[in-house]
Parts: sequence; C-alpha cells; structure tokens
Amino acid sequence: MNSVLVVSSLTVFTLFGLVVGVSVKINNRPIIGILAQATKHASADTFIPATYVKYLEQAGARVVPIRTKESDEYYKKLFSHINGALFPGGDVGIQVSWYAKAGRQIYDLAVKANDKGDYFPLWGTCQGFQLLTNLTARAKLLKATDAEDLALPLNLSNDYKSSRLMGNLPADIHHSLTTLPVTYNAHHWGIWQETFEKTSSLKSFYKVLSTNKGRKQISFISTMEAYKYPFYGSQWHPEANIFLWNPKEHMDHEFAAIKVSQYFADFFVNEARKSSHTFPSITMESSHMIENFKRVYSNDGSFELLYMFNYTNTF
Ligand SMILES: *[C@@H]1O[C@H](CO)[C@@H](O)[C@H](O)[C@H]1NC(C)=O
Ligand SMILES: *[C@@H]1O[C@H](CO)[C@@H](O)[C@H](O)[C@H]1NC(C)=O
Ligand SMILES: CC(=O)N[C@H]1CO[C@H](CO)[C@@H](O)[C@@H]1O
Repeated sequence: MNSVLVVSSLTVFTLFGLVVGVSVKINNRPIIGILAQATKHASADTFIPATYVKYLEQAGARVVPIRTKESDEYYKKLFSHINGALFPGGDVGIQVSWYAKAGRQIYDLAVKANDKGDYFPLWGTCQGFQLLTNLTARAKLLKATDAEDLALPLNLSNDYKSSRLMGNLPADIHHSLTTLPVTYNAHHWGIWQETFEKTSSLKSFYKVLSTNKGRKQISFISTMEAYKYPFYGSQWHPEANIFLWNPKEHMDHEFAAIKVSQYFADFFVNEARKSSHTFPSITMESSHMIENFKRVYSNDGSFELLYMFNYTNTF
C-alpha cells in the first residue's frame, strides 16, 4: 500500500515536472543565427551588416553567422545549436542566390522542428521578409512599390490585435508606430496587398499586421506573422532607427523611434529564449561566435560596419 502510494506520487511529480519543463523552460543564453550574403567588396566573398548583430545583442542575444554555400550537414548541425534565425536585408535577390538557398535550408528545418514541438523562431527583414514569402509560396510575387529611403508610420490592419507580435503593444509604442515615421523602408520591390490577397499559400500561412503605401501609392504588406509558426517578417528595418547613421538616409532617430526598435528586438529575442538548442561545448560555442570574424568599417561617412567571410567550400 505504502509503496504503491510512493510510486504513484512520483509519477504525478514526474508528469508535472515534464509538463512544466516543456511549457515554460526559458533559455536565458539565446544564440541567434544571421544569414550571410554575397558581396562585391574586395575583402571577402560574403558579409553580414553589423547593424543586425547589434540589434539582437542589445536585447540580450548573441549572434553566430549562418554561412552560405555550405553542405546540408552544416545547416543541420548549426540549426541544432542555435535558438532562432534572422534573414537580413540586402540586394542579392531571392531567386537563385546562395543567401536564398541557405535560407531555404533553415526555413525547412524550422518548419520541421516546430511541427515536432521544438520551438524555433525566424525573422525576415526587408529582403529577408521577401525571402520568407518566397519560401512559403514558392512563387515569383514581387512587384514595384518604390519605397526606397522612406520612413513611415504603420497602417495597422484589423488583425494586429490578435497577433503575438503586436497584440500586447504598450500604449506609447502603439502611438509611435501609428503616428510617427518610425518604420524605415529601403526597398524598391514588395508584396502588394492585392497580390497577397490573391495568393492562397501566403494568405493561409501569414496574418497581415500592417500595410503601407510607397511612392506609387500602392499598398504593400509591411508586417506579418505566421499563424502556426513563430515566423515574423517586416518589409521595413526595425534595426535602422538605432544603428544606421548614413546622413544621406532618412531614418528616425528620435527617442520614440529608438523605443520602437527596442520593442521589436526584445520581442524576437524573447521568442529565441523559448528554444533550448545548445552548442555541445563552450569551446565550440565560442568558436562560432560572430566576434571571431573580421569587421570592416567604411570610414567614408556612410558609418557602415560589416562582418566579412570567405566561402569555406566545405560542400
Ligand atoms: C578572403 O580571401 C581573400 C583572398 O585570399 C583575402 O585577401 C581576404 O583577406 C579574405 N577575407 C577574409 C574576411 O578572410
Ligand atoms: C490603410 O489600410 C487600409 C485597409 O487596407 C486602406 O484602405 C488604406 O488606404 C490604407 N492607408 C494607408 C495610408 O496606407
Ligand atoms: C529560395 C527559393 O526557394 N526561391 C524560389 C523563389 O521562387 C521561385 C519561383 O519564382 C523559385 O524558382 C525559387 O526557387
């Protein structure tokens, strides 16, 4: 009788521990991968803008590069060590680039992992946003929006209130987002709202949180999140307000804009804290950190800081 009682209470304890462990386990050492892309810069084959690195770091994450042109094995292994991935902006295109190919690997692994209950968030910014739509719809959908160097408030959709990303916006952030030019656009192409509505593979996968109009006065999707996956996309640049300082560009640096940027960084890094992937050793973890790689600062008034990589040709 006694031993039966002991056994059953142990079982209850274990079950309880398991349930609690799975649902609330928080990883306070999140590491996020940022995807590299090709460059014509003389000093390397590929690069990652430091702005995206700083953006994640300010919110309590560390960064490792996701290199391009690597083996399937590389992406599988790296994926099992990191807690989220960010596809940054740039101009390599999303049809045939190594950036898009590597993005496809990470995206497919993330879908599979999340389907199995292994939480893994993705964020796409600008070109990275466009890549997410390409990876989901597998179709050529971009059309001209003419939104180069255009800082705008968001036109929130009715659905934003039921979203994870914006459902709990603090009042001041909501006010700034909807009234001030705090979202910096730097894209010629985009996903027209009309295209989105007509493309069932996108419409069933992503909830539209905001739209905007470029100089052509055509509405494009500016912020979205996936219904069933922790995948987020912004056609605008959340990192710009704090970390881009080219005086020829017109991002908003006022305090309210800084707080908006911080809100989105905090949100995404919190998503990464829900992933329990780790590197097998501290030695391996430190050898992957982006701090190991070469940085190049453009001392020409553009204030551009880039992490540089050569292909390793392990494929
Ligand atoms: C990449 O390779 C080139 C040519 O060998 C070399 O000059 C350059 O320093 C390398 N860049 C990096 C970031 O390792
Ligand atoms: C905001 O979105 C609504 C609904 O899609 C649209 O009718 C309106 O024209 C948009 N306004 C701006 C300024 O983008
Ligand atoms: C990376 C990737 O899957 N890109 C796809 C984008 O969509 C086109 C279709 O237009 C595909 O050919 C690309 O493979």
